[in-house]
Amino acid sequence: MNKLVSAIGVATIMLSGCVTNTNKQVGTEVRLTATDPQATPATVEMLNKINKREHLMVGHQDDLSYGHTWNEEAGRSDMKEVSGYYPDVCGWELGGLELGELANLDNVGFDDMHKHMQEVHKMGGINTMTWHSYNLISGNNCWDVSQSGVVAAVLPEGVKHEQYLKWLDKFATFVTSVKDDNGEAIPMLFRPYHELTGSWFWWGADLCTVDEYKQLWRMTHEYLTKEKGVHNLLYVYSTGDFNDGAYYLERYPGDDVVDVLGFDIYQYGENLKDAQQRFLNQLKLEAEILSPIAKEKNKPWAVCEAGLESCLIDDWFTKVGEVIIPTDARYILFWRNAHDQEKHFYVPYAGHSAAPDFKKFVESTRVKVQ
Ligand code: BMA
Repeated sequence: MNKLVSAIGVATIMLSGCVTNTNKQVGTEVRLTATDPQATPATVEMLNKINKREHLMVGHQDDLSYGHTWNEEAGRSDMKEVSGYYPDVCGWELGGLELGELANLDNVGFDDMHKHMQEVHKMGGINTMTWHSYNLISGNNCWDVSQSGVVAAVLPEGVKHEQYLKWLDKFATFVTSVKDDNGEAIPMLFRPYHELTGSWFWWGADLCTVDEYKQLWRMTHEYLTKEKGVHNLLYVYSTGDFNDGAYYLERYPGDDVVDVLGFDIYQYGENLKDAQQRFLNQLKLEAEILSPIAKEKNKPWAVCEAGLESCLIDDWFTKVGEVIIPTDARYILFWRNAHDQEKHFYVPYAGHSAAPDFKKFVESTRVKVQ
């Protein structure tokens, strides 16, 4: 444990028992309030459900929409076929919506997504969204980082501000259109501008200043909640890798605009066993840094994206479980199983050699730990 982590640990002990002004103490339970003061009751309920942590929830990106070698087949789910459980958390990607496309950048039709979001909600699951919106200066996708200045351009003084607000209008229309049987907008997690500590998206660390990043976030929160009447979202701040709390928080836009904390983390590298050890060490380190920060802020935290492409190690999931289940992480979401790219999958499909381990991992998450 490094010095900063122990310092945060001490601060946490000193602060334990305190609650932020907006959260309410009900009996012994702290009821969290959402950062959107007008968040719907169902949205506040979802925040508290996440915060309660009956067990570590397991998520999968696009799970109901497609899987390894299949696409849009009713009732199917690679996670269910291997583990017996549909995901607790289902991830969705909105990139392309802003251009008026009928399908997102991975070819998931927005109508299908809309229907699946309702299915997830009906099953008691949680929907979470990313939005890899296009680069408004070049017109290329969000991975075009050939020029900085996109963030500056979409901020209030910027040349692309009005156009960006139109994109946010489209986003608002979609997310408020997904309703439950009573006609209420379904609560969802929204994880904008993620992996901000890296520099592979137009909002990445080298592409904007700390202040611009914070302004972008705050503008988005404010516009959606105050101008567009979007009250069914919880906002998730999720970085890429970090090695200390100061770096994690450097671009943090504020307690009043973030509901859930998290990070995205992947295993990379050629020598699989070494890479696995590095990954597990990093996962442990990031959990040890973030857990006390989240506790001090009275906010739940999660591993918002994780994975090893192609599930190359047969005991990978139980090893991840050994690190993450004993922590107070609320969920871990594994990345997508593309139907049209043979090697692009992060949860084993039926018959894959890592399938028994994944099942064992998911079953072990059902055991109540705290
Ligand atoms: C990446 C890959 C891409 C995909 C993108 C957005 O990690 O899965 O194929 O387009 O996420 O979902």
